[in-house]
Amino acid sequence: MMKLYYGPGACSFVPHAGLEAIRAATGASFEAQPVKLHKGEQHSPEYLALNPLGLVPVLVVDGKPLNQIIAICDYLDRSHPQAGLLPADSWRRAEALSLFAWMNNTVHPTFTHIFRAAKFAEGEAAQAEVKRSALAMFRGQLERIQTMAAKASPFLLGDRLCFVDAYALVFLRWAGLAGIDPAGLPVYQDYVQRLAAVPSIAAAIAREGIDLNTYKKK
Ligand SMILES: N[C@@H](CCC(=O)N[C@@H](CS)C(=O)NCC(=O)O)C(=O)O
Repeated sequence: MMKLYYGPGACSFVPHAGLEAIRAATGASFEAQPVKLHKGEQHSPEYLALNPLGLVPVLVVDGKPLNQIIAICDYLDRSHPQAGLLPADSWRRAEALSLFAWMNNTVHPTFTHIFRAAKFAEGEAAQAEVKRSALAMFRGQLERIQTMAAKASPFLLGDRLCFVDAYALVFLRWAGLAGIDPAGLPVYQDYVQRLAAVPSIAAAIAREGIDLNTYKKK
């Protein structure tokens, strides 16, 4: 049995959507356990025993915990290749992982600098500067994803849903939280709206109880 610990709206949406796609393709079920990040549940002794880093996601398989999105998703794909969440061809798989790695090690931490600037600098002025420069970088990264979304048919890698699509959806939600109007990224927004209609993505959105549009006009 697989059990995913996730934070609603967090990066853990990526394996969550993957698990829903696997359920749809193979019937394999999983348990989904929400972790209230705003209440600090990720720092409880029970959770730290699963992931000493105090972060979501964690996937527990037969009692053994695994952390890090890319490792979790690689496991999900290799254990359920029928779902086709990563390409089978070695080169195309490596290209998918290249994009996935950029999202996980570059785009994601850029947003963390906006959302949790206090982790990176002391004092209001320094934190405002961290936020300002990270926001500019994040905008550029979203533009790059929009360029890819312009060629999506209908997914970033072609006709199969991949983990990178779920990550792209998460980033556009985060953009709204960072005060970036998604209407300024119309091609990206259309692509995410199409994604949200895919049954496995819709199921993960519904379980997490999240809204696609997080942007509030000032
Ligand atoms: N590199 C990690 C990143 C995980 C991560 O940053 N998780 C965030 C949510 S998006 C988290 O749990 N934050 C809680 C906290 O910082 O206390 C992975 O790939 O799993």
